[in-house]
Amino acid sequence: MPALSAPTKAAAPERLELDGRTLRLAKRDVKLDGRELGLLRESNDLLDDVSALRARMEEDGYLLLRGVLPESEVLGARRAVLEHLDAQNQVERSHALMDGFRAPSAKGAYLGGRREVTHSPGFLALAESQTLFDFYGRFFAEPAMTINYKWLRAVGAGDSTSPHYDVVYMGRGTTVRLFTSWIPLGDVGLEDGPLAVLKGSHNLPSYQRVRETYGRADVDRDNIESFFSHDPLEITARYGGQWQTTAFRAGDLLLFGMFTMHGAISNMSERFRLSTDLRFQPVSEPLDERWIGDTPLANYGWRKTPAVPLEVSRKEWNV
Ligand SMILES: O=C(O)CCC(=O)C(=O)O
Repeated sequence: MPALSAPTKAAAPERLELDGRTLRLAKRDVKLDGRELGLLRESNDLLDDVSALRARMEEDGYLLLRGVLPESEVLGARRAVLEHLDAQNQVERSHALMDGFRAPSAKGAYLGGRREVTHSPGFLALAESQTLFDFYGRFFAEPAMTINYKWLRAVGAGDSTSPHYDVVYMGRGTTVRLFTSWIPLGDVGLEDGPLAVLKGSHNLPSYQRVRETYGRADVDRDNIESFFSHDPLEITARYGGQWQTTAFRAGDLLLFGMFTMHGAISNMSERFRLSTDLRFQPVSEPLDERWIGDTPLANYGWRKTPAVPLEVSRKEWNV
């Protein structure tokens, strides 16, 4: 497992400080002040101690590992995505392709499940990298598998993701030993709209009812909106925990579980924020069949008809 036990970079891409700057997370401005929003903790120091990594995952609900993925694979995937966007005139070509600037008319694009990109050799070399299988095999203490469907995002101007648990999309197999790998396809600074995690949402007793109601919902069966809220601070004011984010660099890996609430900061830059979120689990665990095979069913019922409004679901769940 060379890349993961000998990280190529351990330092954060920029020295981030809790300087109180304002970022937008979903539909709310939040201050990077250590109260409304703090910084994700790195776990590179635990890379050689798998029990400590598991304990850290239990404690934080996520693992931030810096510089553990081969940069050539990350940049190869970035190139594959940008070539795809460029073929649709979405990339501003007065800059180098790999800089990923958006064309003036470009909108963000969700490219999950678009096999022409997600199963292109350049993208798959990262998404099914031996480095990831080796890491997860060690983390699970048994062989790992990855879900065929690949989530892929080219996030545009002002776009963000509202707080949610992943379990509502993929909770029909194992939910305890299924992990999201969020991977920036290139450097993603704070202005580019990085992921943010709500530490504590997976284990604080105050979230128990949220986990037992919203966390048992299924977007296809229940046709809920899928997000828990559009206001990250409403959640922490009511249930506690802390939102955390960071600036990412190509090669970084962020892992989290199905019950770790997360969202994304708005992209305020002129570049696409390119990232993928992949899923890994032990081969021995039950699968959510919606995501398996060459043409996965995916979330077949969701958004086919108007969803139950968030307020209605939350009232029913009493959360
Ligand atoms: O990248 C994003 O904006 C959202 C990612 C996400 O929801 C996930 O990784 O599960």
